[in-house]
Amino acid sequence: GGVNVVTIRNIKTILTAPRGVDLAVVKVETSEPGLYGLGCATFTQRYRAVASAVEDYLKPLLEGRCVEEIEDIWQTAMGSSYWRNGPVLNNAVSGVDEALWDIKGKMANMPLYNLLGGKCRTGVAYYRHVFGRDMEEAVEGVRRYVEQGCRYIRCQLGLYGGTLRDETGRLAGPGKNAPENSPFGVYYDPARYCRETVELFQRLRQEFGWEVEFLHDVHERLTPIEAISFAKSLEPYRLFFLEDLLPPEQSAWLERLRGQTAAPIAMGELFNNPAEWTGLITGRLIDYIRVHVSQIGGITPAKKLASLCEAFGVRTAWHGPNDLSPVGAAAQIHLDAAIPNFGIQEFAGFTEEEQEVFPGCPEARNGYLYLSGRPGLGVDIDEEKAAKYPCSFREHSWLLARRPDGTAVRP
Ligand code: GCO
Ligand code: MG
Repeated sequence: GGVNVVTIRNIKTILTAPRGVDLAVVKVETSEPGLYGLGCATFTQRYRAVASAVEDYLKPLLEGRCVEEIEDIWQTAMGSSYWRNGPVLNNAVSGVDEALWDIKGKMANMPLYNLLGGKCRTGVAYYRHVFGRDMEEAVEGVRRYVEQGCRYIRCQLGLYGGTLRDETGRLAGPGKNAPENSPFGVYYDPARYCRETVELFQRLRQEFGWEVEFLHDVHERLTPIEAISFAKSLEPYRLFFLEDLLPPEQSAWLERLRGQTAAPIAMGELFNNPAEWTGLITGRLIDYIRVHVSQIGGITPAKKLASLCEAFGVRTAWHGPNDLSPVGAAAQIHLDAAIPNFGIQEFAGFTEEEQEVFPGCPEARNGYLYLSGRPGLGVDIDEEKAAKYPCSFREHSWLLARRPDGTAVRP
């Protein structure tokens, strides 16, 4: 810094839901007229808590700081709450962190991947997600993406864990085997789920052969021993990866799993704290790290995590569901472009409304993602249009998971 040092003038959160999914985007405004950055802070289930963390706590802490000092600002923000590494605070820090990288790119007149070392590939391969209420719907869903040039497809029957919806689209309630007076919940049957999912991949291989890579998300719904047995029964179909086979609390089982199957393991969307991933990487217990970049605090920690993974032969597969803003998606795709150990990118597509609110969304063509090429993250926000799609909190009923006997379990 000299006399012309650019500083943070204001930090605010923009809440918007252009596809009906509540998103939180942080805007960092600077002392330089017209120069600002955007970052993703989306924690869709608790977006108001994130907005408070940004505006009530990070804004007063960081106003006046030089925008160039991203690393120091990140360290300061993480330490400033003393209690750290939770999803609310990490998303808030990410909003600021990604916005500062966006600003740095704009100041350098370079796309972010260039600041990160430059492109390792010209397009970023992605996978799409298909769920079918039955086998035929799943096969048709896969066919649609294959016809669009997508070569990686994650597939399942029903919602996570095989949960079904009725004809009206409502989530299935207690099944006929539930005890009397069972509460509302999203009931699923682990044994049926395992059986039907094996049949699904058998069918998909028959239908599509070996040219398409298939993936599957268990969403941590099985007990550890069910999970090991399930992974073994899927071996003949050679999945690209099996995701969240175990919940983070049961990571210690991974070593036993590895002793029994070569199923490629992807894990991480629930991680908040480096303590949750370091041992899995150095112990070579996973093949793909799947953290949600905003959930760990943004681009600054993600690039370090990617380097740690590189040293241990682990590749990246950042979590990219539809509860991620196009700004957050772009941040992930810049990382994908710039790191040698990129594996695959999850991609949920953008609706027309999202593209209207967020000019410069990355584009998918023939199985690859391409960035807008503009400096920084390359995605903007039209605040007037964003205001046309207000967020509206409601319970995320699909998360209220129960086993057939009525026991509440993690979703
Ligand atoms: C995925 C995920 C998501 C999460 C969702 C939670 O792999 O895409 O598991 O679907 O469940 O992001 O809000
Ligand atoms: Mg998942």
